[in-house]
Amino acid sequence: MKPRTHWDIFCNVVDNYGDIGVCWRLARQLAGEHQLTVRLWVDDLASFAKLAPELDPKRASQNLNEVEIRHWVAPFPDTAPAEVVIEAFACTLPENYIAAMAGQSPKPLWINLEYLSAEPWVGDYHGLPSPHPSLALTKYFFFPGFSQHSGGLIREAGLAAARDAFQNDTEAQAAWWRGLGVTPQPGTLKLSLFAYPHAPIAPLLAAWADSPTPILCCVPETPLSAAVAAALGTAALTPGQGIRRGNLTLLGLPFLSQPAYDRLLWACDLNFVRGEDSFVRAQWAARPLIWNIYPQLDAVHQEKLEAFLALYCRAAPETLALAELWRAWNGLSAELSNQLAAAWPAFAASLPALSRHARRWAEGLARQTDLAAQLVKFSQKPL
Ligand code: TRH
Repeated sequence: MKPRTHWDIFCNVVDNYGDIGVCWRLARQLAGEHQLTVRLWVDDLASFAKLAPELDPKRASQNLNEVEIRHWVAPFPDTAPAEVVIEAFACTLPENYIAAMAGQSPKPLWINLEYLSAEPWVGDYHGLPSPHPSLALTKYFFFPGFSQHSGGLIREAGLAAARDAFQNDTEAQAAWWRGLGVTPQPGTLKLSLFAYPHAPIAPLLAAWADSPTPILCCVPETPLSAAVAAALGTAALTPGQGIRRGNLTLLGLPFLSQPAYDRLLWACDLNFVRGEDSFVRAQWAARPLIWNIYPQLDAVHQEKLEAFLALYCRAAPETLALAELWRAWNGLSAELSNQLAAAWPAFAASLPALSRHARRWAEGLARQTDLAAQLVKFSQKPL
């Protein structure tokens, strides 16, 4: 079969940065590594520009990293569909675009890229077709995930090599920290902090201030910065600002570009992450992580969190303290949330073992075929 080389990705920025974070990584990888012609339609260029500062949010059309970026506006202009159409996270394609797809021969391959979940049912649904109710079109469900029965995870070629080169290069790391305006003293525990503003930060800040080990906590600017400042009783935590409390130094950072954020994850000993994309990137950093899951109605997120923990902690007794801290951090146990500060010293003591575990986990995951490669393989199958 002739390869399908023209791809359209549609991204609706619901809230936050995860939708565009995932779509942008995928678009870059499909274009850069698989030599595909990729058009990325995004309805909120201002959010996009936060992760990719080279982007001009005022331009309706532009090229960046070999990807054609188009502002997705309503009404949607009449457009010839690509051969592969990725509808990210069930974002609902424009009606006239769907009608144009139905008019094509052969029909485009229509893929709904789903949210990431470690739940076991993912493997049963991954790749399933769903015929359109009225048009001669079929949509296929593509589930990222952690098992070989899923669509895998976004992982660029060379990611592990670039990470290892950086993590093994003391001078490169020192230069990176100097670029942020700090020189962490040897033995400092370096943290990055990205979470939803409702996360129970106050008890952890108290525990870190009392820590026998010096702690440097880097906080990229998001609504959490205000929550941190409030917990410290100060007006704000702004980019470039440093605040001392006991043995804790908080460092406000600007919201970083995606590559710079990756580097921050590689440089820190422990990363607090959230949602979907930073959660995956922290796993690729091969360092311990604490996940603030995106909250959903009816506590659906609780099952998602437990499903991931079941995989991550399997046969790894050193992860017990981590699982408890994750539940507390996500408010899934009121009792534990009240004990966050008390739980910190035991967790901190298990960090060396957790670091070894995080590396083994990343190496295991890297044996899966990555998501972009799986999508390309899927697109090569005859329909
Ligand atoms: O922003 P998020 O909370 O996104 C969420 C999730 O994707 C969630 O599943 C989805 O339902 C919801 O959006 C609508 O967290 P996430 O997924 O980690 O995305 C953040 C992105 O921002 C990620 O690509 C990393 C990037 N980032 C930077 O580029 N620079 C930064 O300084 C920071 C803190 C993040």
